[in-house]
Amino acid sequence: CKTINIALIGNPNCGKTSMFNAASGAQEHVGNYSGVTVDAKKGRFEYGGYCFNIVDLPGTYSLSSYSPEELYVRRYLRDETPDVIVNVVVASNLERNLYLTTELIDMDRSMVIALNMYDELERSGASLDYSLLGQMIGVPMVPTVSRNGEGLHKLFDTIISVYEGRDNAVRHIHVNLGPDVERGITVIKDAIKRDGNIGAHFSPRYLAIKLLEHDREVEDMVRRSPDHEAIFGLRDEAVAEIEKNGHEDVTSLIANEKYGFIAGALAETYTETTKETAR
Ligand code: GDP
Ligand code: MG
Ligand code: K
Repeated sequence: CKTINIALIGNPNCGKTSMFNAASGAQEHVGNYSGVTVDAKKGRFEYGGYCFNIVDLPGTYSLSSYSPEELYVRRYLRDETPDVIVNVVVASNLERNLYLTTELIDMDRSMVIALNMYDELERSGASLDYSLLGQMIGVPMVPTVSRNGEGLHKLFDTIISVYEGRDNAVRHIHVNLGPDVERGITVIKDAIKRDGNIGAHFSPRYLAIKLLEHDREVEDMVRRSPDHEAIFGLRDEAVAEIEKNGHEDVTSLIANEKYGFIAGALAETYTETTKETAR
């Protein structure tokens, strides 16, 4: 059968392993524990006439190079090309969970968002207009409860339609990082594209943002280019300009814009408790 490679990516404890087990029939350890090894678990199953290869990756809050988990997931994304990324998020903690999502969007990879632990969101009385939120970021969202498998059929149907290019919702909308940062990104991105060989499967936008953030591993990737001095020069100029106008370091400015975008999108789509009149 036709094979679709998918990878589960999300914060620690968002229910990735539960989803992996529910989908593949595996019995990997679920719950709060700090593993010593950072690795990926692989499984395989059939659904809807397709064969799925599924990978359960370590939990990570971002795609920088600060922790072994982040590095592992990022190297995986640098070297492998899952057909569709399943970004697993905690439905009732989107403020925090969607940060990683903005980074995956910067990477321009095919993806679907599993709004997991949707049972807890419902229990809390909150409500979420997830189809509007999905439109705002350009990624389809499907509510799931990986502990009991609810929503997984819809999730895999959506993965299939994204894989087959049938889903119009998949037009990622990059968070606008403000005029100075966007100008810097454009200049660096163009230089990266001119080289043509930098960055394996990473998108030029993602690489440009990570260069602005002085990400060591991405700097090492760029250093292999004959144009690296020019690219670092452009980066340094852009950073100086951004920080002069922004009065803050560029990494904080980028994070602020992203969190601001998320807060704005949630203000329009998420209601903490649904007001109910007594009946
Ligand atoms: P991981 O760290 O992302 O792999 O998360 P796990 O799969 O280990 O799950 C973390 C905890 O959340 C476990 O106690 C699970 O039983 C629980 N959990 C996972 N999915 C759900 C869900 O959809 N709803 C609820 N209520 N709990 C869940
Ligand atoms: Mg896990
Ligand atoms: K866990």
